Amino acid sequence: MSETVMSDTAQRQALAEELDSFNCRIAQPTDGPLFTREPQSTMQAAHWKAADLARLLEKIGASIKLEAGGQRRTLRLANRGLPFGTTPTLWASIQYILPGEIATAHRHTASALRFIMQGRGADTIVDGERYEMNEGDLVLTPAMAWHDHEHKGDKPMIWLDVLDISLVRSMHATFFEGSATPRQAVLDIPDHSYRRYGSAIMRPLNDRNTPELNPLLVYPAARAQEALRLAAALPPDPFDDTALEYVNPLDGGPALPTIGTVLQSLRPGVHTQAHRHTGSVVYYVMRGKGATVVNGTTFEWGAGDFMAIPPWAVHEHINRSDDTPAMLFQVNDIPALRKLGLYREEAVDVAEAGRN
Ligand code: GTQ
Ligand code: FE2
Repeated sequence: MSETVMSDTAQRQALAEELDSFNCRIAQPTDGPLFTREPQSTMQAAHWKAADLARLLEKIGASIKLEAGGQRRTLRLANRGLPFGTTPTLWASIQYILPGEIATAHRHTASALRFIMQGRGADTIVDGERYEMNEGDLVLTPAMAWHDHEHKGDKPMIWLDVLDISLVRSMHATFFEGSATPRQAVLDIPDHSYRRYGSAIMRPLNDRNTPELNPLLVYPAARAQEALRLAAALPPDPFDDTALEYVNPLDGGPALPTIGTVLQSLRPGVHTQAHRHTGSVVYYVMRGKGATVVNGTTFEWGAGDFMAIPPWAVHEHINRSDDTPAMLFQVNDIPALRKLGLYREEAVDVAEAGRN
């Protein structure tokens, strides 16, 4: 028996060199398995604390200059289990911009979003539309949209950037173009897309836009939070409590084709049911105090913290307060997985799983 295996092994190795010269190969005994029964992510669950991030941001603000050419000053949320990026598909960074600074115009195939964490007085121009950025606003930078930012306020400003850089890289579809002019010209109606679609319940009569490209570039905090407040009276979701996805107003699909964005609230004292799903998630805690258990590790979080949840990791959320709801902003790659037919989810009985 073992002789047969040995000779097969020897023959496979002997063939390897010849096959290689024709750009072919056969499986070798040293290869890992072709498939695993379920996802085995190298990404590690991670938690960043607000106080640490604040200190580090101040440090990079004091020691790193913005240079000509449109560099951004960002603190990247890294993962020890990945060669780069925050999750297998997403890059999450915290952008720190000082009064008077301009992050000059460029565009890229990676889709991007900004979620404003702190400060006021900065604006962004996206494909000729200019928006002031205020706390809790979501601004989109769809693939190949020109974008630049300028801070006209008097205190540092901080926002979250999330891009699907690792997804675009894995498909070898990276394009990047810088602009000769630092800032774009602004259209006659600078908030054009918001005036057309911002209500999300009405749209202009005889509108010719089709849903393939979400035309709406900004989702103001007040409108999103009002929607969440209304939804909080509905029966909760067992896994996410109250969670609303930012949508393309033309078809109700995700705001960006590859990236999911979600505003979520956890009722006082709630402890959600555990589940797992394909796709990775980055959480930003806007307010409240609670915990998230990821594959048995408990992250105790407060306002300003970030967390990253690997694909197929079992997770559940707890609001530690008895009287105050918690609010979280969530970014995921689930729209990309759905489009590729790769989205799967299941509830997990944690007590049952623990016994096995
Ligand atoms: O502001 O355009 O954090 O292009 C990473 C890449 C921000 C941006 C990031 C970018 C930007
Ligand atoms: Fe960019």
